[in-house]
Amino acid sequence: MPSPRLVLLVLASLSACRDPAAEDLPAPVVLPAPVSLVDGVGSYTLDADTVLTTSAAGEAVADLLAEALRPATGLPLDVVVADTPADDGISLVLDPAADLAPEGYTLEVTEVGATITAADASGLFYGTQTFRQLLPAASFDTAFVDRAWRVPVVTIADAPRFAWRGAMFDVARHFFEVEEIERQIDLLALHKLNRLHLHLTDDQGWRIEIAAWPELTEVGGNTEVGGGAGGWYTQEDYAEIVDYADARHVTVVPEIDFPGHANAALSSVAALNEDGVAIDPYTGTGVISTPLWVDGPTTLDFVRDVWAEVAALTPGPWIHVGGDEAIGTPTADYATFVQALQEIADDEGKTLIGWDEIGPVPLDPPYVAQYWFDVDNTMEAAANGAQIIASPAARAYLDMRYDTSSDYGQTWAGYVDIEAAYDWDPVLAGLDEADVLGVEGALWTEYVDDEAKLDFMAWPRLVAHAELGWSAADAHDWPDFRDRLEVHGARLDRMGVGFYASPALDWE
Ligand code: TNX
Repeated sequence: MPSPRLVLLVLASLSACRDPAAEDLPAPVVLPAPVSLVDGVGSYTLDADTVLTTSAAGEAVADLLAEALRPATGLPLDVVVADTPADDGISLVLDPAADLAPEGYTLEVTEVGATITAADASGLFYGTQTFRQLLPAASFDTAFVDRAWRVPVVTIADAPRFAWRGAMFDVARHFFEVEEIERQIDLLALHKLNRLHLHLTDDQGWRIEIAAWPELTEVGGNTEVGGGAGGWYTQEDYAEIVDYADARHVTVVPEIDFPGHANAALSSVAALNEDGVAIDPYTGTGVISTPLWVDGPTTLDFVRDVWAEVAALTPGPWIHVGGDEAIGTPTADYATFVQALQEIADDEGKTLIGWDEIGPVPLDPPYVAQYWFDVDNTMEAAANGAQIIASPAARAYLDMRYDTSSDYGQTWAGYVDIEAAYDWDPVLAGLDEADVLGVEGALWTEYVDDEAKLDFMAWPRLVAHAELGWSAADAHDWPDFRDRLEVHGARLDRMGVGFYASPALDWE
């Protein structure tokens, strides 16, 4: 009787014979790194007969996968809704009883097909994002590519490290159109990022329609850094962004930044000013952080009106109230005001998030502090029971220049090259893993005025933040991440993402 080892060897070479090209399929390269990935022998080829089979609950996810793959592959990839998975082709199995972590999935590719299994729709969606990365980079092209579409035999098991994997876009300093934001949402989702924090208001602009205070967009919607036209989202536009994100398992987190950074509000609404006269708009690049008149007779009613409308447009559980750089507001007034903001959040059924300056303010958990600058404030917040989102400027600020060769961007927190964006631990010294809700890269846009610059500053640093948020701590390894990113660059390129191709990396 032959030894089991010999049988395995023979089987392995037989399957290699069935698929003579198997050897030249490169090993799978997945970002963010999955929990486990076991390579097999052979491959599965998608062809004109390949269908996606799923239950009704998985249909939306299957549709998005088929939509993503059709342009480059030119394959029909019909979605078939059935109660039982198929024996071949691509099966998406949503099984609430499966023993899998929230947002987790397994993905198994054999020579006859692929099966993705998850206990929730997010996990199923993330399984499809991984599946996309098993295909050749050309599959990400926006135009048809005539070639074979093989995926390697592989078994993957995966789940995220942190629940919060975010990106912030400052649409206040410069406005970005709905379509531009939706394109970024597609990119976030591909990297398993699941929170889109929109910084909707600042000194230089107000970007969301508030029916009770139309002046906000009439005036503040038409200004931006540099004196350009600005722009704003109607409530319909905003709802469209929220829905688009939701379908891709991204929760939108709106930020209305008070009590500082309020110049656009004060220049729009006369009644918010002590002398009853609207101040001048501000379109400079520097942070002026004009303060709200916190004990003005209309101010809190105004803030309540704004949050009632924004919260009503927010299916997610969080609202971000800002709270940063309130340089013009006395400490005691600041604390009273932030406590009032928490009451408003409570009334709207939402959990408050604020920048780390809220740390010293006594607030009731649950709430969230976003660490960007001050470690002491962050530790105070954590000691008071807040959860922490890690966005340290020196690592997570996407408006910092990459290096001395960058043509634009800030430097106050230093240069943030790809390695700096990647090589840190979101669990800051002094915090426990459970204190940390997750990671968020933040793109301030004083110097980012078009989509090309948005792409360039955000990518690939957000890939690094995605891996920090998703992948296990013990998988953290810069050389390994760098090697995978060198392959991943070709995918971004096919999608038309104008990312920063650092000369320090050896791009494929
Ligand atoms: C600090 S971070 C700010 C922003 C600026 C940014 C520029 C934070 C909470 N406030 O207002 O845009 O620096 O890097």
